[in-house]
Formats: sequence, C-alpha cells, structure tokens
Amino acid sequence: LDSRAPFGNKDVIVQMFEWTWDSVAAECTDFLGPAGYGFVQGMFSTANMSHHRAIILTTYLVTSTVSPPQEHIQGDQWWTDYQPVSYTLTSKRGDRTQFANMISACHAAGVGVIADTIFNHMSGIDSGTGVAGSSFTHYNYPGIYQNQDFHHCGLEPGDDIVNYDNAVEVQTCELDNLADLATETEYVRGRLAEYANDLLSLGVDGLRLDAAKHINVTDIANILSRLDKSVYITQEVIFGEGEPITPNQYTGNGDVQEFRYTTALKNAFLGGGISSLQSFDNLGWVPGTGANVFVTNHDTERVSGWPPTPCQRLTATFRSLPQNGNSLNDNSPSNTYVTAMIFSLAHPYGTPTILSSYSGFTNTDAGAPNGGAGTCSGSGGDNGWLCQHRWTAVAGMVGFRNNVGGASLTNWVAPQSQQIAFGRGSAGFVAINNADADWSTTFETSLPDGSYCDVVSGASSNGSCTGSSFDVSSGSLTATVPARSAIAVHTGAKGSGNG
Ligand code: AAO
Repeated sequence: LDSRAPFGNKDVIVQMFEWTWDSVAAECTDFLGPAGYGFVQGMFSTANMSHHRAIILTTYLVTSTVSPPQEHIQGDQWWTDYQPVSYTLTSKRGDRTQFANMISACHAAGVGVIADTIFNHMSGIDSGTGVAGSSFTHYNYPGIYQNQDFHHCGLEPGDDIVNYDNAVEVQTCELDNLADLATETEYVRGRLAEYANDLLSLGVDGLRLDAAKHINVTDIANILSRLDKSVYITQEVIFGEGEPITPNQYTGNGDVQEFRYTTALKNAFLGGGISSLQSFDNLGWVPGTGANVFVTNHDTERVSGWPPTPCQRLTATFRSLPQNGNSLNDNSPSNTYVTAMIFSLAHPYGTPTILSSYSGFTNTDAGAPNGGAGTCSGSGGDNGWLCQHRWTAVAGMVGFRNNVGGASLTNWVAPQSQQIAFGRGSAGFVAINNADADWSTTFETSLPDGSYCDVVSGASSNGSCTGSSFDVSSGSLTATVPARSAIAVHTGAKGSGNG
C-alpha cells in the first residue's frame, strides 16, 4: 500500500490552468497520456472517508487539475472563475458535455482529472448575470442560496478578512468580499456535497479545495463524508507565520498544499543554496505523505513585483523577499524555474504538481490567450501558452519519478551550497548544478552498471539517447553537469550516445 501518492507511484499532477475542456481532452490524448502523466494501477489512502481504507484504481497514472468548472461571473480576467454564481457546469472553458467528454478522453489516455472546487464562497461583485445566464445579487443566488446561507461576521468594516491572527475572522468574514458560505449549516453542507457528487458522477477523480483555510476543518470533513465515492483531495491552506489556522490541522481531510516548500525552493535557488533541500522532514511541515507541493501555482507565479530588475536581483532584499506567496516562475533568472522543477520531480517529499500556464502573467489580471484553447508545439508552447508539462526536462523527469516510485533518497552529496546530487534507491540518480560554472566529477550511485540516457537533455529512443548519455560502472558515474542545469538518469531510460 502506497499512501504517499494519490495514484500509486504515478503521482505527478499537472495543473492545466485556464485550458478549455476541449483542449485538455486533446492534450490528454496527444501528450499527457503517452508521456506517462497517467495512472496504470495503484492504491491510495482516502484520508477523509473512512480512515485507512484504500481503493484500487485500475486505469490512471497521472492527473490533471483543471480550472473551476461551475458557472461564474462574466469578465475577461482569469479570476472570474473563482466567483461562482451557480453549480451549472458551464464556464469559460466549456459546458457540461464538453467537461464530461474531457474526462472520458483523459481516462482513455490513462490520465485522471482533478477539479478545482470552490466550497468557501460565491461571488464578490454585487449583482449580475453569470456566464450561463443565471442572475444573482451578492447574497441571493436564486434556487441555491439566500442571505441566511452566508456568514455576516460583523467583525470588520465590510465584513472583509483583515486580521489573519483571528481564526474566527478568517473563517467567518469574507475573503476579498467573496460571499462566505455558512458551511456549518446542514443546508450548505448538503448543497456543496450535491455539487461535488455531480462532478464525481461525471468521473472526476479528485478535488482541489480552494481557500480551504477559510473553511473550518470539521465542515470540510463533514462535506467530504457525504461524497458518493472516495477521491483524491488536496486542500489549499497557505501557511502564514504566526497564524492560528495551519496546514497541519487539515491533514485528516486529505493532502494539504505546503506553500513553505514553494518559498523554500525559491529562496534556495535564488541564492540561499540548494544544499539546504535534502530533507523536509523535521521542519514542522505537513508530512511528505500528505503534502501536495509545487514550484509555483497560478497565484504565486503572478504575484506583483515580477520580474525583478537586474539591480534588484543583486540585492539581499530581493533574495529574502517577503515570503509573500510568491515563487519562481517562467521569468526567473538562470534557468532556476527549470532546475527547481527537476528537483521537485526528483525529490521524494510530497506529491508534485507542475503548473502549465501562459505567458504575460506579469499583467496579473490577463485571461488565457487564444480564447482559452491550449496549444503546444513539440516540446514547447504555442499561441502564448507555455506548456511547461512538455518541456524536455519536465517530461523527462515525470518518467524519472514514475520509474523510481517510492524509492528512498540515497547517495546525497553537496560539495558546495549550490550543487547537489542524489539517488532514488537503485532506480535513478540526479545531479543539479545551480552554480555558474560547470561541475565535473565522478558520482557514487546505487545504479546497476549500464548506459543511461540523460532525461534532462533528451530521451531514450530505440536504445539510443536523443540527448546526453552516461555510463555507470561499479556504481560510478562520471559527468560534467553544465552550469545552471542538471543531469538525471534512471533505469527506465537506458541507451547509449547518439554520437
Ligand atoms: C477578485 C479581485 C478582488 C475582488 C474580488 C471580489 O481581485 O479585488 O475583491 O475579486 O470581487 C482569485 C484571485 C483574486 C480574485 C478572486 C475572485 O486571486 O484576486 O479576487 O479569485 O475572483 C488568501 C487565501 C487563498 C487565496 C489567496 C488569493 O487564503 O485561499 O488569498 N487563494 C485562492 C485561489 C485564488 C482565488 C481564491 C482563493 C478565491 O488560489 O486564485 O482568488 O477563490 C497570506 C495569507 C493567505 C492569503 C494571502 C493572500 O499569505 O496567509 O491565506 O491567501 O495572504 O491574501 C507569505 C506568508 C503568507 C501570506 C503570503 C501572501 O507566504 O507566509 O501568510 O505570503 O502574502
């Protein structure tokens, strides 16, 4: 029983941020399934349901998190999606039929689907009509919720959350004016479970619980106890220094997103030193078996202040930027975004999510390009999409992770603060060089002797490597790890040089 990963050993999640349902369906078929972003067979623990129960899944190996599927307010900004006005499955990304077709296509390709689910609130704007035609006012969503179904905390002007040091305020006042559902009531709990069960009836394999910090942990447990089947749960609970509501309080409900990991990677790769990243076990964080981790998500990649100017990059202030939820992103210097993703996919801590998003996020409001239809080309993006999930190093490391499974971390070396190497049992080995000069050395590994393809620079194809290759002899692997880059080999990608 592997309770570590949502879907056995094949646990990589890709967040297809703002992709339409039709385009996700095509990408499942064209790339995500074939690349091993999929799930074949495995077990996962269903934390919130009955404890210690496990289910055998027979099909999916990797999962994709999609944007919220319910009806939302109108507007061009990406964040309109996070203002529900009804549970009709019509959004900017498609309708119910398209949503269902996407799930079928992804399942056929061996990829599970996680839906972004908003239990905390409805809309923040005063009144309007949603994208499926539903009229609403701030506390009246006809046929669904009325005034009495919302919190009116009375603790702050406008009932908005100001003080995160007050747990009652965080959970009964409004996040950014968003009408805050009274999740302690029987009616609201039942209605949210009805919505979630509708998603599950269409085949959804997991739920990301948006703004979970703003919902009492017992309310979430109650709602989840009403679900018709056990699915993967990941909860967004952003750690805040000194705050009374912590990620660790939510582990009984399922996985919890560990934002301290995101911050730690940013700080380490931008100057603090990656040699600090050997273990996350004794830091008081969510245990690796219950953590969902990422180099960046849709919020942290677009925190204002990016990209830093060259001068800012040199300053100590920049390196220790307030841990304000920000992260590495596509604009980060010196290939650190890529090397951090390599690290995240190689290291055993947590269940990793790779964000697949679009450029132009420094305009923090900008909606998806190309009418929301995600397009990639080869190992890159197209039409404004970044397609991080296709990048050679990222896709190669998904194969690495699927191959090493739960093997423990071995053969760790860190000759200086910006150079690390480690193995995963006898199944894989990675070296990451975040320094400005090449790193030439002989590594001691636990790998069987043989010729291996570097999955950072290429892949294994019919016994030869499209990128670099390395020989292992008596466990020794001699390599030059290029500056600000990495090499990674595993027993699932054997091969010799392509000359
Ligand atoms: C939009 C407009 C608003 C308008 C509102 C209503 O922008 O001006 O008032 O509509 O009309 C997204 C967008 C929002 C958007 C919203 C609705 O990001 O801009 O508002 O849709 O359309 C908190 C929550 C967390 C939340 C995060 C944004 O705890 O759950 O704020 N994330 C999710 C989604 C997000 C979405 C929503 C929730 C709403 O992922 O995309 O919003 O559905 C501290 C606290 C955190 C807090 C942050 C930010 O974090 O601890 O709980 O997150 O502040 O306020 C370090 C610190 C840490 C700190 C962090 C960030 O890490 O350790 O404590 O820095 O400062």
